[in-house]
Amino acid sequence: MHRREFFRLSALGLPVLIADQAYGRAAGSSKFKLPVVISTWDSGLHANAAAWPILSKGGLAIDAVEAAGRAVEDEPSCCVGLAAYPDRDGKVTLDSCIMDGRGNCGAVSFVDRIKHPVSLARKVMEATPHVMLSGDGARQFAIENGFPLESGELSPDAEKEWKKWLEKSNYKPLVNIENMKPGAMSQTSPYFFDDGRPNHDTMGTITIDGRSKLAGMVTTSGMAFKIHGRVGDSPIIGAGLFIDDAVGAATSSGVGEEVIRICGTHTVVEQMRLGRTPEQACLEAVNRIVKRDAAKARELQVGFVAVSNNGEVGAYAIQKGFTYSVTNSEFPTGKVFNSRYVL
Ligand code: SD4
Repeated sequence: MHRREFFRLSALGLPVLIADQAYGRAAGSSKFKLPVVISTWDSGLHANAAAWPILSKGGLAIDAVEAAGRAVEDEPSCCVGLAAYPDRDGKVTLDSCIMDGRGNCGAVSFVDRIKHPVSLARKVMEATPHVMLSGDGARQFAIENGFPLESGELSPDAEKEWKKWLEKSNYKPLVNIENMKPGAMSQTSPYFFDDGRPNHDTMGTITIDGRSKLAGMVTTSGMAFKIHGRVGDSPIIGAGLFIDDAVGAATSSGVGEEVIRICGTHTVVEQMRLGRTPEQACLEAVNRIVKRDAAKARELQVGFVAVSNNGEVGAYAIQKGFTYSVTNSEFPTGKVFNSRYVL
């Protein structure tokens, strides 16, 4: 932290926690030309590829992030969409939210048999006075609004992995399952499918369009083999996603319970509002999780990625291995960056 920043925060009477000195490495975020789209993990390149044609032609941030979410919901994977892994009862339930930089937001949680929860979240945002619909009510709202009701059957991959999991029924989220390379198989899910496609995880996408307006979305099936009814951070505004045009945007991935406990992405955006860079702000949020229970943090992964409203991007994670993908005119096919980490 610069001396000037230290004094500015002190003068405001705010506790000045120099998080980088507590745990981390030197901070430094990178600035990207606008418009820009950023997604969690290497597989964020796929999401960005769906958003970029909209952004590059002058389209709206909110349309770009919805397209990103729909694209990953269409791809079979362990962790997004109806082909994803089920809960311990063998049911796939999906969580999603969408938000713009003016506080408009919508979310769905614990919804089944709907292929595009991100579009359903957008419908909640645009057509109801509410922010979140859940479970049967979300499904009913979807049907009333013309969303097709899908079969609810497990995909062959999901069925195979669920049956394998049932042999031990041991719920243990794995660190960086999202980016593991072929050959490194887990007990609970393959990192790559047999044909080589990456088995990607929860997708969080944040973007700034050509008018400097921000938007973001998250879509997921949540943690594989969770208790039926469990909802993670992904559909919760201020946990999995938070955006303010006046400041910037943040999204998270990893063990959602830990993110919810600290209102993760709201914390990140508020830290940026106080003058921290996106990377410093993400570090502050990560450090709150680590400081609360360092032994537990060693066993799990949470990563935050953030963008300030002028295109500065930064990330921090608990552990090594969190990545994020950036696409803009300098990187039209996208570029993957490694996040810094504290442990
Ligand atoms: C959840 N945060 O449901 C999600 C899972 C996730 O990468 O992000 N995995 O808790």
